[in-house]
Amino acid sequence: MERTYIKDIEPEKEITISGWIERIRNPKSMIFIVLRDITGVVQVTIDKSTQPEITEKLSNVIANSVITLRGVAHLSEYVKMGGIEFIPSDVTIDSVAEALPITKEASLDQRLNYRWIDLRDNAKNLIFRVNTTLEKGLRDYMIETGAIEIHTPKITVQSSEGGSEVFKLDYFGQPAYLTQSPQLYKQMAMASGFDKVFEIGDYFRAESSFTNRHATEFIGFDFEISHITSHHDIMDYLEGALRRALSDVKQKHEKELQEVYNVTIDIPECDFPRIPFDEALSIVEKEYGYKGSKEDFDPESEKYICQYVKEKYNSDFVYITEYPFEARAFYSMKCEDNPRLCKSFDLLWKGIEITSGAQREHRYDVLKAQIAEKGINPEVMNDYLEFFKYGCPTHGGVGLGIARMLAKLLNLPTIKEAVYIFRGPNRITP
Ligand code: AMO
Repeated sequence: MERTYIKDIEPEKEITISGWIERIRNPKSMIFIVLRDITGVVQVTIDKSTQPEITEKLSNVIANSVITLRGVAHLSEYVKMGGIEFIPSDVTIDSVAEALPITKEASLDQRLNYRWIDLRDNAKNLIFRVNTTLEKGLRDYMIETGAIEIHTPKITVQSSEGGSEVFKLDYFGQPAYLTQSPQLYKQMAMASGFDKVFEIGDYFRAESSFTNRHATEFIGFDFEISHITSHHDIMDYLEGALRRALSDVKQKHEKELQEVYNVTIDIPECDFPRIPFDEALSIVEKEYGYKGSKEDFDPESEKYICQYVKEKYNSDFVYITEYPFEARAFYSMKCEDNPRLCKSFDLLWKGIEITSGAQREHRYDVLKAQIAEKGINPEVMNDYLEFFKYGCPTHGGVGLGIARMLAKLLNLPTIKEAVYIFRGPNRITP
């Protein structure tokens, strides 16, 4: 059966359309339906006196039911919706809905309980259409610049980020973990001479965090590149990818994003500013009187430095560079001139961290010493350490949380709204 999307309806042609009943009015002599599919809405009009069969079939049908209609659309100056009215000659009732258990005003928690119903409107599917364009833009940029797409294993025997925030598995009697990041295996690709790799995948963190930016399972965009001279090469590459992906989103969705979410996409004209960690702390203290932690950049400091950069450079992006080694993972390369610091960075966007990255330590002996310095059992890291024994170029890369980026892009209050199905400490369904 040939199906026509609502946006493609042409008048005076016999066609078949399928969709959801958004509204149904059933006054005395007529039935009026607003039918929605993924592309738009159309008014359907049924004259009860000339269409008794269709009237009978629709008698028990309420909003949210799914129907398929055969018929002809006519231009009508009385109809607001695109000036078109669809007159069916036949109807099939595909699914009769019950009254919905939630309204649009329900609490976020309730809406997440019924996520499939919550997602049932244009503003919600726009989030995922934008997500599709965003990921495609990142992927296209990577492929066009010669990167190889990889899929690293999600079941591992070591924790990639060195922390205890891992979900443990019983792997046929042997302990294993759900991976926190593709970190170790994207580094392995550098030792395999892949030069540039990327992955968009699912990662897991056993973090009992109840914030608007943490999930226990999230989608990350990661890349790793070889033969770099410093972490600045990585920042340049990421900047290129983000400019490309954001301009694709802007080109494809600008009008709809403005109408539905009242957002515009600003891509900075200047290079994304880069501010060393120590300097960023001083700026925040001097400009806003806020004394952040000396070890790491806290969420409050992130907000202030973004505000500063927006005012000073008109950029929503800012790189914070050269973090204290103490605050970063064991694989970060220390700065030659100051080993307290390392060649790692975060990218902040509109007040929050969306990316972490670093040049990695690729020298076997130094890396082994750093693992020991972090108090990690070297036995567990033996397989990983082997990657660096038989020749490995300088390299580094990043990990970017797609949901964090999307939530900021659409001005959503929490990443729970930006992911298809949220997983958190208190939520493992639907
Ligand atoms: P990091 O742990 O900072 O670095 O993670 C990288 C990015 O992933 C996103 N992210 C999360 N998003 C939602 N919920 C979470 N619990 C969560 N944890 C992290 C954030 C963050 O910036 N291996 C390094 C990356 C690298 O150096 O290449 C890493 O995983 O947007």
